[in-house]
Amino acid sequence: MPAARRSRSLAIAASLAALAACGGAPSTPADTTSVASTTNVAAFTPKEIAAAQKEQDQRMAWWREARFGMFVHWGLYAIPAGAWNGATHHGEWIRDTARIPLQEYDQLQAQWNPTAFDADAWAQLAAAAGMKYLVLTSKHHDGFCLYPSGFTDWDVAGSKNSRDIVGELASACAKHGVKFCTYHSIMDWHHPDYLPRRPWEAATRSADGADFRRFESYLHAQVTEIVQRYRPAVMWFDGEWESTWTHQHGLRLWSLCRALAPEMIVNNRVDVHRAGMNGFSMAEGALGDFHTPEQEIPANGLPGQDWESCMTMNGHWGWNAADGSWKSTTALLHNLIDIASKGGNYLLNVGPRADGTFPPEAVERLQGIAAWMKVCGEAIHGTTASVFDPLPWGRCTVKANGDTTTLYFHVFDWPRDGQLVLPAFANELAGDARLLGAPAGHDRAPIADSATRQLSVVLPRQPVLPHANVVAVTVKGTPRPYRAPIVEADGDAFVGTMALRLRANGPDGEVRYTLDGSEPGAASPRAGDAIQLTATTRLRAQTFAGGTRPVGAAIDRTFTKLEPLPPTKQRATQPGLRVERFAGDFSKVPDDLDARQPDATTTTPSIALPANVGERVLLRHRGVLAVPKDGLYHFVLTSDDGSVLRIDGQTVVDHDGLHGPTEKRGTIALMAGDHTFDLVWFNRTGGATLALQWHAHGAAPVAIDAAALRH
Ligand code: FHN
Repeated sequence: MPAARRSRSLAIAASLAALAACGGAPSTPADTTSVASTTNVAAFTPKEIAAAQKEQDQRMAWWREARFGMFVHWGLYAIPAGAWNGATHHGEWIRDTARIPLQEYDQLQAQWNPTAFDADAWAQLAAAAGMKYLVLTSKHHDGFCLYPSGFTDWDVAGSKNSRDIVGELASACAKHGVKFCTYHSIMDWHHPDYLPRRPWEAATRSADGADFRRFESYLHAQVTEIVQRYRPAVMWFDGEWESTWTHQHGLRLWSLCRALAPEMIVNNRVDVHRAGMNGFSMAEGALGDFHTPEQEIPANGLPGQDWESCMTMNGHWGWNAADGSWKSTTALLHNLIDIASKGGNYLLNVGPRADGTFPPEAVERLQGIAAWMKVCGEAIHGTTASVFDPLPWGRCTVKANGDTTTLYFHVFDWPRDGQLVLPAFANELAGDARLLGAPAGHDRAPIADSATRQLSVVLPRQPVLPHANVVAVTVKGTPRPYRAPIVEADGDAFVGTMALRLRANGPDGEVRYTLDGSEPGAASPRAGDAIQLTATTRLRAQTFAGGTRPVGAAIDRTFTKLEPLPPTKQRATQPGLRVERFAGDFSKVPDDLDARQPDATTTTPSIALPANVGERVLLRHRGVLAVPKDGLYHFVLTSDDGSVLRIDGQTVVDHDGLHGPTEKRGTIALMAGDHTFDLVWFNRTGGATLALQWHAHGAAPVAIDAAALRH
């Protein structure tokens, strides 16, 4: 798919899905199943795609301008404040992590009495901090509703204090210019029709009579009452990852939201394609207006996509009285700046206490952020991603202003010599630099032009603001940055020989390079035809403007030639792999596994977990892997929890530790023939995932064929 269309495929597919689901697409079959298959963007005309793009751009305009929002996780779980039966590590998942039976947890409803809840104070704190929107949990996984629902008594109306939290906050947000949004969990540990039951309560809380279709109707009814009553600007779904929720469910819920409120934004967790905690949904036809990385900031953002990193201020979403791991105001602001510099939004969480007050640590940070945003908010709101390569001393955000562009340079590390060296660009300057927050008469900073046209801003000896300082440089036209040369190569390792090409990456100039590790100069070879590598080589390259002036970031990369490992002499005649099972409460792969006796040994024809593999278990898959020809082989290992892949005794992928269903990759050079294969996986509690794909250079990752596995 062309890059431009690919760049918005998440939302376009989603919009087209709704278009199709509402009968707007050509020859759309009646049922949603086939509509899901037609949300492949290529199935629609350019005119429809353009219309969907325009509709989505209109819907997202305020959200893209906002850049910053407040997340609020609040509910009955704030009452125990993370403590239960002597443990103090719980959060909003306490009913599950403390294994509280439903009847016992239900008693919290009678204790719900947030007498100090002040929606106006919350909204004012958000507005002052520059948080343009606020997302409140109308219902988290425990199913308790912070508003009087017409479809359950498991809500505030049935508690000691029947105030409509959602309604009061929606009004307060409107009063203070903050867009009100709701988080609504699909997963529901209270509703009798929701499946599956939590594993630990399945035996004591029967699923007999549970009807997931009836639950879907309940979910749709609640979403409808929330949208019609409170008009949230964003519907932030979550809890979509369990087996009962499918793409068809997501499509129906997405279409409901589109029909109820075409202007309402819906996140990607309405659908099932989120890739674990990195939050991106790259599957064709995935639904949602934006991606939702969680507790992490994507290294390079996702150019052309809308995404929002949601993160906590300490270690918990819901209130935990024992959690003192508060991030500093500087760290929170650096997150905001880093995310904005990559074109994303920052959704920063507050977990209010049971009485309805924000923890003082959270208030202190919000006020610190507010003071900085009061001075520097223009460098965040309405900006777009940096146009430069990563800056060693800070970040950059960009704002177009008609025939000029302002480059906001966020300085984390203040230059000792007062000279802020700017990244190279070909634009003409439109005046001096502006130092945000500096006193009048001292807020202008001259831009020095060194002999090599290396621009630097002359700054005062000391920064003027805490946390981060912003130097605004306005240039004529749209940005024309010089970036590091583009290197086209198969990878950083190769077998035999490898060709690589260098291309300039800027408004003009030519690339000069060296292959001996020396610094390239104006007399170094000029990049042109492919460069053939036959040995391990350190490449250094940079763009030279006007033939002599080095501009933009330099490349310094080593390409390693690998000698393929010879086949093993180990004989293996039986199909499949031997699987050794070990019981235990693992948090990593034990170092002494070779010395341990397995509790059971079986075989498996392929690399797949047995059904109901259970918790507190480790599986070791051993045997040989038949490699078809000499070459470099790449492995993609996805697991929840930890896993380690070793071939011929070498660690190829180390994905050890406790984590959600995420992937890691590794590479090894192998000669044709059999190679010893050793894949260890373990699950402590909760989700269990194991998948391994491999591919040679240039091929697509595929599962390892059973015929290639023997023991
Ligand atoms: O399970 C939830 C968790 O409690 C919290 O709400 C986060 C916030 O995005 N979402 C889920 C974990 O991915």
